[in-house]
Amino acid sequence: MHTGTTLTQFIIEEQRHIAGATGEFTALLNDVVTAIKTISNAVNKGALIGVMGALETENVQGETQKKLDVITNEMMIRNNEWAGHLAGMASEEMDEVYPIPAQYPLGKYLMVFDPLDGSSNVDINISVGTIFSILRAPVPNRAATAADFLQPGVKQVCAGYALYGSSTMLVLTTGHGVNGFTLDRDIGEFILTHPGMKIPADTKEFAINASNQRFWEAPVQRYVAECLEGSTGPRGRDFNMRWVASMVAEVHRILTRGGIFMYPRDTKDPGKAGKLRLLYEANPMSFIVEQAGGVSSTGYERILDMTPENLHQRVPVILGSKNEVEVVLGYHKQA
Ligand code: P6P
Repeated sequence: MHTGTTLTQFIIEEQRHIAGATGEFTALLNDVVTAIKTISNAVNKGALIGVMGALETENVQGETQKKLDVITNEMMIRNNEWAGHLAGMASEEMDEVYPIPAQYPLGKYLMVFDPLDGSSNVDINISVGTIFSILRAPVPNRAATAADFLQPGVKQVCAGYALYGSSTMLVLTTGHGVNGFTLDRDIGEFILTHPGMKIPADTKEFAINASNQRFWEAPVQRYVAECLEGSTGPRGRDFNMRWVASMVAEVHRILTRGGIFMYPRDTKDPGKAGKLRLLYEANPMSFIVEQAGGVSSTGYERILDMTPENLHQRVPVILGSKNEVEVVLGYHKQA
C-alpha cells in the first residue's frame, strides 16, 4: 500500500525551488525533522520518563524553565550541530548564539528556534510545539555572530512548526505555500496530509488572553469590545473566542479553519514591546501565515519587514485571517 508523499520526498522536490540549493538544505531539514521526532517521543512519554515539572533555573526571558525546555533545546542542538550545514544556532532557551563545536564543519545556514513553545502547558497535557526558522548565513562557513541573525523575516529560507497534539504534525513553508505533514509512528515518517494550507479570509473566532484587557491599547480594546457585542453591535455578527496559551496550537487552528490571534502591546510591563519574540516566534509564524494568505502585523507594521535589534526582541503580534486582521489594523490607523 502506498504510504503517500513522505516529507523526505517532498523536501527533495521543494529543494529544486531554492536558488543554489545543493542538497544541503534538504539534509539540514532532515536533521531538524529527526530532532522533532525525538522531541515528539519525549513529550508523548511525559511523566513516564520523568520529564515533567520545572527546574530551579530561568531562561533569558526571566521565565522558569521546565525540564522539557532544556531537554528539547538539547535535542535541537545535538541533532543539528554536527552535519556542517549551520554556522550557528540561537534559541529562546539560550542567552547567546550557540557556536558550532570546533570538531564539526561550519555551513551556510543559521537556525533559530523555540524548542518547546507553550511549555507551561506540558504539565497539564495540553498541546505544545517547536517553532524553527532557517536563514542564510551572511558569511557562509564562518562562525555566526549575534548580528548575523538580525535579518528581517523576509529573508527566511524556511519556517516551520511541529505541533505535539492529538497527532504530531509538521507544518512547513519555503516560500512556495504551506504544507502540513502528520507523523506516522509505525514507519517513523511524516506523511503529506495537508497540502496547500490556506487561511480563510474571514473569521468569527478571535484568540487573545482576555485577562490583560485593562492593559490593551485603544484599538485592541475597541476591536475586542465589538466582538463581544456580537450581532447587537457594529460588527452585526457573533464571535467565538479561544485561548490555548500555546501559539503553535493557535496558529495551527487558524491555518485549519481561520481566525485572528493577538498578543498585542500592552501597558502591563511598559518596558516590553510585547510578549512574543520576533526571531523564533513572530517571524517564522508570520512567514507561514502570509504564505497561507493571511496577514501578520504588530498593529503598526508588517512583522516580516522588521529588522531585529537583538536575539530576544519582543514584538506585538496580530495575525490570521486577512480581512479580520485588516479591521484591527484599520482601528490602529484611526487611532
Ligand atoms: P500567556 C507561550 O509561553 C507563549 O510564548 C505563546 O506560545 C502563547 O501564545 C503565549 O506565550 C501565552 O501567553 O500570557 O497567555 O501565558
